[in-house]
Amino acid sequence: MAFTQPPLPFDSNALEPYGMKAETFEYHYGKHHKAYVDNLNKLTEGTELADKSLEEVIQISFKDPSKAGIFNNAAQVWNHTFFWNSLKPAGGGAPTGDLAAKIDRDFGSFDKFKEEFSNAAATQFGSGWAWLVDDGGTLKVIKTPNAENPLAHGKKALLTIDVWEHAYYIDFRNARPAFIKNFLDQLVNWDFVAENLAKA
Ligand code: MN3
Repeated sequence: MAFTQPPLPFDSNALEPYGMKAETFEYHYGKHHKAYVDNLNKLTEGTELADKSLEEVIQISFKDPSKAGIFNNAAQVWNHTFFWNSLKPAGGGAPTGDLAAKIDRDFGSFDKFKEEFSNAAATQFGSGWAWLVDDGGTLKVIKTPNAENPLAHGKKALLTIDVWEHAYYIDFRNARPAFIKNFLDQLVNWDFVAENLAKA
């Protein structure tokens, strides 16, 4: 069974009032994300990995240096789907409930979390991702290069931001910090984060 690209969870123009143009999604979802799916299918066709879940392919290929190309494409398929779900129109602001309590417990305050997350996203040198993760019951912020993700490292992803230049160049040109601030202020889908936290 071939790997598929899930639909965007919102219309491509739904985030225009919140700083991200439809053109961003035409390229980032329609070309970059799609290319990772197409490449993954080409690289796994006729192999034992073709029938595994995407998560299994990521974990198997991460441990095998001869499968680096498969890992990069599989992880980028997963990372982008996770990123689209991390966004919503009129999102951002502060979380509530158990999630808010755990952020306060593990970072000291929501402002401290935002500072740590922004700093990780801004200082990831070159291409990569910043994440809020659940690491054995403790919430942490991590950053990963290129396609690497928490799944490869046995951590549960809760939230991500793509800081590859293609993620922000149409809307923010070279201003990665402005993209990060806009993400936190207007786009974070805290309901998605809470759902991930609640999963076993
Ligand atoms: Mn990307």
